[in-house]
Amino acid sequence: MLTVFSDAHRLHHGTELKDGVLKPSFEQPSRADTVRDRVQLVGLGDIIAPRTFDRACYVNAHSERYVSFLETAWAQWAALGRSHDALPLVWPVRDLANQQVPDFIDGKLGFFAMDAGSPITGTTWNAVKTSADIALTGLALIDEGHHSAFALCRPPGHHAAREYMGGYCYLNNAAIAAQQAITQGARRVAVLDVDFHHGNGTQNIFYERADVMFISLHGEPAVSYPYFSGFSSERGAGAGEGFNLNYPLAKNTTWATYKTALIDACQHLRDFATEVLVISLGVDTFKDDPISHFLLETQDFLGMGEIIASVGVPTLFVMEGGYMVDEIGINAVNVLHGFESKTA
Ligand code: Q9C
Ligand code: ZN
Repeated sequence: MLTVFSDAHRLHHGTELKDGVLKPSFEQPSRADTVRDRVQLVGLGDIIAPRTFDRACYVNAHSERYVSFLETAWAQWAALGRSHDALPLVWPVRDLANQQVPDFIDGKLGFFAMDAGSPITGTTWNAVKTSADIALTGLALIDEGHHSAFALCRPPGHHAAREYMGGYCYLNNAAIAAQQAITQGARRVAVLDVDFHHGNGTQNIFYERADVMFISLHGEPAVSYPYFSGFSSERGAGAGEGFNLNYPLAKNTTWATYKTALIDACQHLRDFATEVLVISLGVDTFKDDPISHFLLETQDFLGMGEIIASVGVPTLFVMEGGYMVDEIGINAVNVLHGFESKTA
């Protein structure tokens, strides 16, 4: 399996409020480098650089004004003499939800964000754009006849919705790739999200679509970020009704329970007759992850890849979360090895 990777991810390294103190984000550059090292060590396959894509490819999954905001936010922030990370501190909740876009950057940041987890620095956009290009390059490989590809994206993408960033995410790499598959003629595409956190952004982007199925397995909202989405009652709307499936799982979920849900999800993907499968591959379901509460073990990730292979279609793996940096490479590559062991 080919891996798509770029050093440009290192341009992004932001801060995060932890216990009320601003510290380096859990979403740090060493994550992607550790996975890249593991890919190399085990000889998964060649590592290639991303191609570049037209801005229109991102605007398919996001809105024009949101992409423009990402491109220009830092310049507006820095023009005020500010030099630390740009972070939102006010949000349009419930009765404050007037849809006017503020002119001032502090208002814009809140309008286009769900939380303060996606800091913007002077070099963030370059890393974000390259991360989306990595996913689009992976999709191009699938289009060119590869049965699978690994888009080693960083920053991650699945919390990014059509019009907002959050949860370390800016552009939704998996959604952009799924939309690109549709644009290039696929009739049915699916995104299966195995990151510990609910893929609220991907759900948002495809919620009213019957041509892109979204399935997510994640920590139940009552006790798991992002708290306000991921309920099993969220099944899609309009033409998309029935094409969005959530599997909220309890705190301390182990492989036995997770596996049953995953097998069920993959049956839905076969019933849908998906032509291309995009996996939002987070490995923050690992037992030692510092911000999650599932109990998957390193060898369980092999089983995850084997079950995903049972869908039997060309599959693009897109890197999402995973914050136990020491093990992130082994766990992520185990999914890919498990997949390959059932498709060779
Ligand atoms: N103290 C992804 O895995 N904050 N995003 C959690 C930690 C946000 C996770 C609070 C977690 C976002 C892509
Ligand atoms: Zn996550």
